Amino acid sequence: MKGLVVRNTGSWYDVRTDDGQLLPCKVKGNFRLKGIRSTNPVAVGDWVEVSPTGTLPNNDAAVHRPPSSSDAAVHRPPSSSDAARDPRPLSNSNAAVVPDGSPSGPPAFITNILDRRNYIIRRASNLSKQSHIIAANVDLACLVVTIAHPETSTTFIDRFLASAEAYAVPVALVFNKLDLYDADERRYLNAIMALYRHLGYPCFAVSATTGEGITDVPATAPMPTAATVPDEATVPDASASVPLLPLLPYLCGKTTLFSGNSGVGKSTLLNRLVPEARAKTAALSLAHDQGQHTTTFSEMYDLQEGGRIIDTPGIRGFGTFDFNRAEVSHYFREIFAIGRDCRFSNCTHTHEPGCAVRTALDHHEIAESRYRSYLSILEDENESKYREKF
Ligand SMILES: Nc1nc2c(ncn2[C@@H]2O[C@H](COP(=O)(O)OP(=O)(O)O)[C@@H](O)[C@H]2O)c(=O)[nH]1
Ligand SMILES: [Mg+2]
Ligand SMILES: [Zn+2]
Repeated sequence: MKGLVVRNTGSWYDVRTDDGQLLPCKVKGNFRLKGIRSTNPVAVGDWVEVSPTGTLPNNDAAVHRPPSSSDAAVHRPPSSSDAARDPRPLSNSNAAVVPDGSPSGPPAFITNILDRRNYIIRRASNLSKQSHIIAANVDLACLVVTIAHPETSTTFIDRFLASAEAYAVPVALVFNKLDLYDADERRYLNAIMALYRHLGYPCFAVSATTGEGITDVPATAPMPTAATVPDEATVPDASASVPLLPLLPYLCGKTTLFSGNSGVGKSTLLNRLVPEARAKTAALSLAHDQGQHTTTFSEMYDLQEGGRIIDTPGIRGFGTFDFNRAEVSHYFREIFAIGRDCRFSNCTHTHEPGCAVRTALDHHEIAESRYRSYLSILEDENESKYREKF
């Protein structure tokens, strides 16, 4: 039987099978990625083959699923048949259920992972050699950021974008908390959105609290003047004058990973996009109170309008991979493009004569904030012993 992994807590995976059942599974077999030591062989977003008739090894018999997983049936798309409403999988339907709702019968097993289109991985912890696969088969990574309350640094944004370039995962920037910004912050918001839109990254301005910008076009703020543009970069007005679009229609039909610093409003936004998620978030905090182990937790939600959102509480970014010094500029679109004109093909754009990138910087054709972010990643290389990518 084939299915989609929609939730991962520790060594348990919830798989939504082709027939709409939600099956709690463990992993059987060795699915190591080549050359990577991963804490989780299977990830949310993976298409897998499951064997519902698997038997549980004795030493695992005492493992129960966390209580919050008992309401996992909310994953169902609204069109699911009545039969699918039973949160417990058919194969386990006669298994004993312990008082916390955990199935105690033999679990199903994931026996094969179908080819991944892509996957997003991060180091399990700083300085760790192990990696954690955050999600697989992602169409879009949404980086939720805020201009203030709290401020997301441009370095953080640029590092995220560079990692996404390296993984070839498209990124959209979602500027949240639009309702909180004063006139100055709005001007800064417009300038920074103009910068990233010019680089080709779709930008959205929303308020998860009021709903502005989610299904409707956000109220337009005044365009920036040169004086308000961050870091003196000349922001081309052609891309800036394209009207902003609402977020939700853009997410329809895509599998989107949500990322961003804590406090920027990811959960609030998720709850607005997927009303079903509200109950889940509450269940999760309950699980936290009970000391549940939720560090390797990812979950996929269905958008009613079509498409899916992968939420990764506790993971604020991705990209803890080793940038090769010579490659860093490949992941900054404009630096890569302009760098083709440097005198030396292996120019690092730091000190070399005939560097087209530094000339462009002098002429304000590259934003200083972008160049600073580029340098900060190069510096990581120099002190790789204490590297912390995000
Ligand atoms: N004013 C305002 N507050 C927001 C908005 N989005 C989130 N918040 C608040 O910001 C805080 C952090 O939100 P949360 O969703 O928990 O952020 P997360 O850590 O990224 O999941 C909460 O107090 C939210 O109520 C917004 O658009 N406007
Ligand atoms: Mg949150
Ligand atoms: Zn150069």
